[in-house]
Amino acid sequence: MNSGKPDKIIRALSQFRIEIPSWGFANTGTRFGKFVQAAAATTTEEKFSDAGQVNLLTGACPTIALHVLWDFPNGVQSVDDIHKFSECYGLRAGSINPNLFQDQEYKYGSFGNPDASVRERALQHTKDSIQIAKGLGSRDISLWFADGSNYPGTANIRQRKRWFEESLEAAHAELSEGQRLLIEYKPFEPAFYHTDIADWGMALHLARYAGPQARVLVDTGHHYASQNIEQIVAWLLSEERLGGFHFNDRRYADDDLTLGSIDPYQVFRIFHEILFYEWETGEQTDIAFMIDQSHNLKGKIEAMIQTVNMAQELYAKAAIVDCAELADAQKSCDLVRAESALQDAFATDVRPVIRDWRHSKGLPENPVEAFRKNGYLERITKERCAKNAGSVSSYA
Ligand code: RM4
Ligand code: MN
Ligand code: MN
Repeated sequence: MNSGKPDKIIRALSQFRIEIPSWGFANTGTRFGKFVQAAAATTTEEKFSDAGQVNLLTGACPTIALHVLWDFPNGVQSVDDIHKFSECYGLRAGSINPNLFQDQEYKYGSFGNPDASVRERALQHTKDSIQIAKGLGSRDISLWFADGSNYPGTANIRQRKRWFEESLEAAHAELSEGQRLLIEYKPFEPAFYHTDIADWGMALHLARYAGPQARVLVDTGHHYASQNIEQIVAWLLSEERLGGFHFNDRRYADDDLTLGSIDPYQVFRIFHEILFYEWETGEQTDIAFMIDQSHNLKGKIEAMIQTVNMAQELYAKAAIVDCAELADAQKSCDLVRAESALQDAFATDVRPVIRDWRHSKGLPENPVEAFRKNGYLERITKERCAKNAGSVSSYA
């Protein structure tokens, strides 16, 4: 490895943070049923405890994303509990995710529902979520909508767009200075004909409509196969509306597989676009890196640590792209030299430097192995297995 590269990697690792989702530690499955794991978290406190393990072993995950319906059973009243868990497990509350898809009222949509009282309820829930975020000192409110329709002709698409504009604008008005609304898009599922916020262009339009503190959230699993995600990232950076990511990998649809398990070069290219932007503009970006994965078959904590490892590796690789060389090659249309600038960095084995960095921070050099040996999994398996055994896995 050239001199200078290890320093770049160390600098990159020292600033790299990635948020883990509370829901990633609970039992999940597919639409055919839930798979129950004996060690899965069954309460919000257990989710904090598990996320605390990931942070303890990686040193890169000081915040936990929370889902309002699942983690705040008493709404704003639950904020005190979350403060206690934060203190106890050494994690701060990260993004707050309103839940606008699970209640029966949302069968035909939330902000896009033709019934004004349902739209009002959804807006109120979003406002409450913003209050929760304020109470916790959380900056980001992440909005994902299941809204859409299953059959042609059944929804007034233009009208629903206007309702979304109105509600998002009203939600934005509740933000305090520094808070942000992150708007997520998804092309299909659960709706299979049209989704109200189907792609990044629609999310960008709505973010602009909502106000200056709204941004687009890119969930890497929410694209059609072969879509060029790093181009979307580059455009959103250029428009100064890239708010954050939900990282996961996919092969077919919104598979929520472990980051980089299918296509690590894709994630590398996303990180590269961000770091290239920073190099070119001299500006430090402020983008929330978050994980949104559902590990149905892998052990949940282990899979989360594996994800953080992979994210660190790919970010470190992107940090050693020779940007000056790349810019020069692009300018002279030297295609092979430009492409090689990416390929050389991607092919570099950054793991020895990452191990050194961990060592210098008092972190285990191999966090997955350390987790397997530290006894935490055995302990929680014993504590939780009876509760999980009683968990319902069938839909019928
Ligand atoms: C969606 C989307 C959201 C997540 C829900 C549970 O597909 O990715 O971010 O909150 O799933
Ligand atoms: Mn997501
Ligand atoms: Mn998703």
